[in-house]
Amino acid sequence: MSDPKPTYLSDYRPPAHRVTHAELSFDLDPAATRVKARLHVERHPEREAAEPLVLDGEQLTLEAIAIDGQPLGEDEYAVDEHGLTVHRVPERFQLDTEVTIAPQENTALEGLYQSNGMYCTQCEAEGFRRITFYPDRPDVMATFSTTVIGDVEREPVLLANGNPVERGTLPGGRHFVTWEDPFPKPCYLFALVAGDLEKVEDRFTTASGREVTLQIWVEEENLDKTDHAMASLKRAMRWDEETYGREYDLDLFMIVAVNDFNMGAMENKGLNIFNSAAVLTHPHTATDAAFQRVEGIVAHEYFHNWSGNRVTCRDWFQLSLKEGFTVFRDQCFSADTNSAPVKRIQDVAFFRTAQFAEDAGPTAHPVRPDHYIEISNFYTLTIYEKGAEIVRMLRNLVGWEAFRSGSDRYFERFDGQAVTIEDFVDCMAEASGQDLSQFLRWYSQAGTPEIDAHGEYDYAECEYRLTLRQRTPATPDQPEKLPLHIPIRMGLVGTKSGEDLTLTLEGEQLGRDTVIHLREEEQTFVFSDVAEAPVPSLARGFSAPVKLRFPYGREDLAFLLANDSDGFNRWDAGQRLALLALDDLIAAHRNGVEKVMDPRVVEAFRSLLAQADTTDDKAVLAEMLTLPSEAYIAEQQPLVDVDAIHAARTFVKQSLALALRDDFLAVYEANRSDAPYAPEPEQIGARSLKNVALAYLVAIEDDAGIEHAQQQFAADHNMTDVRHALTLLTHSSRDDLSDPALRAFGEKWAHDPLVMDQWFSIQVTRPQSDALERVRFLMDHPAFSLKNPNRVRALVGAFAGQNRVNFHRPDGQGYQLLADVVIELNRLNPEIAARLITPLTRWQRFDEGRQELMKRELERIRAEELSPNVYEVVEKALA
Ligand code: 0A1
Ligand code: ZN
Repeated sequence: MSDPKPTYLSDYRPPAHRVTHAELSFDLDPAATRVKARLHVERHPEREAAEPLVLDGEQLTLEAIAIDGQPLGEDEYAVDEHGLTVHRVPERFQLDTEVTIAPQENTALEGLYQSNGMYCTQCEAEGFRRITFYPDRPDVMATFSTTVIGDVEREPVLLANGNPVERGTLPGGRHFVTWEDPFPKPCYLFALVAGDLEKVEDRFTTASGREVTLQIWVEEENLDKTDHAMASLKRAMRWDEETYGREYDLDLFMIVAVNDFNMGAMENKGLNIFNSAAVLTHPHTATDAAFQRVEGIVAHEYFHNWSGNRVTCRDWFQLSLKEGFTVFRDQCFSADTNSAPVKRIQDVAFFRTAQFAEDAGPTAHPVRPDHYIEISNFYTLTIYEKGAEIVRMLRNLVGWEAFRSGSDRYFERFDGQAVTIEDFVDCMAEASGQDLSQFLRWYSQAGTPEIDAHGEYDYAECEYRLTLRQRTPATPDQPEKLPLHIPIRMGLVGTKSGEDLTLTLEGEQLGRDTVIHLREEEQTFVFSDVAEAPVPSLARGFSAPVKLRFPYGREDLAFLLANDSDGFNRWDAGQRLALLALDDLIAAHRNGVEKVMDPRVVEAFRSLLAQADTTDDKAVLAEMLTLPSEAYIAEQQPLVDVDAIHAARTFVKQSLALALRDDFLAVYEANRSDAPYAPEPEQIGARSLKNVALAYLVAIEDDAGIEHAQQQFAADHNMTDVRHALTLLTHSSRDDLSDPALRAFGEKWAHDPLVMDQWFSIQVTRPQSDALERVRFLMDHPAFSLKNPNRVRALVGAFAGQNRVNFHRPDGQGYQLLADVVIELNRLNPEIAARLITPLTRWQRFDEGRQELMKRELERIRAEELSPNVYEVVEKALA
């Protein structure tokens, strides 16, 4: 199976042959689907006449082949495990092939496969080669005409990209539909769906008056779970018109919900295919977070219609061209529709935990990698989220107006083309007149830049001198790093006034909030006319994806938490303050010394709680009252001690709860509501504030808290509240609280896989020492299947990724369990197997004993016959 040859960006060459039009026909059958393809092919004008035609193809059985109607003799072509070569072809011709494939045996979920009996496809990045012989690369763009033939009873619905142009019945209980997509597209955007589906339909009128039919296709029992996705879609369509001037371009836009899907969703032209978890919602089955995630993903896929489909990537090294830009677009959309500060806080909290860890580990890679073995391993936080941070920096560097005009230029100039990251950045440089050449290094240099900052206030001169020094640590293949252009948004907060001071830099007045540009390894910025001693507020809004260290004292942080005009940095000051306290407690735990709670943290929380009645953004307050996660705390430690981190964090939570018990209780009680559920910012804010308070109360097993949790569970008002209460009960040390609630929930929702996923996750993330045994036990549960990625993520992924104390059990059983599952999945679904290994790849961060145990499991995996996906990750992890 393993074929470890890397592909290099520097080897890129335009295709020797282009396909201008593809006519496909699928005669569906679970064991032997016949795929006929007629490709209209022409040679690239600059390529030699003697060049053979080379097409990609994997796991295909070739039944027939002809050029311009003439069947080829056996010596005229060759087929191997990677594809088809026709030795001599004319300059322009039609190639006809017929192949058979077996969708029912496809457990990798790439190409054409079956999910719950329905047929569906996943072609990004290189799945189309499992459907037919084709130049499977994004810079070959063709128009497609697709005929789908299925059984009238089993597959009443037959869908593909574009518009339906013909349908009819055939002998033997079969029928067909032909679809035409007028927009040239790369084959990774091809899609086909067939099955017994029902639809919900709506309409949208575009800004220029085009009438678009919107359809969401689901299994019948899910018809009541589509409202939110449909409303989100319409909001996203309007937003893209208003914000980017982008309209939808076909008469029909379809979304299909599929149970077995490797990722969140896929932007196939006119026919988006979604993981059911990323589209279905109902107040009784989905939490607020799930509602928000669905809104974001629906928008993300829709936005790809321009950033990805109309203008696509030249090659897969440019993946962040479409993903970074589209994530940035969906983040801004969600910020506009919900609480903007909370959206930013949540995105950054996740980014600093997960992307920073990726950037510091053995699989670190640049936002534009220069080589890969298996491209599906590169759908990473670096490509997506760091890519989005780079686009955000660009927007902030050039300003919104130039950014928008650069975006217009980009879409106009490159419509219908497959382009590069430079093409995008060039448009921004042209629109703004700025030199972005140093900025481009962000795309080629891996690793998280670290900035050490310090400042001095000169009372006599009324000057504040801020010195910033940047350094990017070495990453695999990149020992040396160059200085980056890093925009730092900042203010100086006067310690007397509590207000942002006017900033004067080298004689220039810059207002009270400005961006300074760090371009050298070290730079000192001298602010003059600083009337009082300030505390600097740096990298406001997380203005660059860096680790910024400043020697803040705890008083400084408490001061910023109370006074910073930037909401994001107020939150961050609170996190930094908590981290300082946690550091002491982690040390105390390790040294066996009694733990003492820092009163400054208690006082900071007391003042936060006092704002609960008056704040106009309860969701932000809820974030401020949330301690940094164990994973984020671990990120700050030189060597991760999972038990000390867990003990310290639990101690802080319990100390805060003991000291502020009445305040938490009051906040909980003031924020309950019987109003009918709506996934709207105000309700969501109140729910999150209430639920944060409840978590503190249950952490000390407060009687009133436990009773509230039980009532909240029993009241069954909405899934946000039910799930939160169930989690608190299950994660408490009291089995008398957790067992009955888990049983009731499991019985009630046995029929709903997406709810059972939540039931799995809640149990296997409990800190109690039986979590690992529960994972093993639940893997035999009838609702569990290794073949379904959502189940695997909910059970095994949640355990390994979120239950730090139990996954890292000193006896190594957590690692063993994960390796067992990876080994099995390596055969079934290599893409999911490769992703699941991630926690094991971080072995360098732990003590020697654990390092050995983790490496032993990686080596056990390496001894198997591996898919390229798993091979690449394991090799990097052990390199
Ligand atoms: N382009 C999709 C992500 C995606 C990538 C690969 C997939 O299957 C292997 C599926 C989806 C997006 O960004 O949403
Ligand atoms: Zn995407």
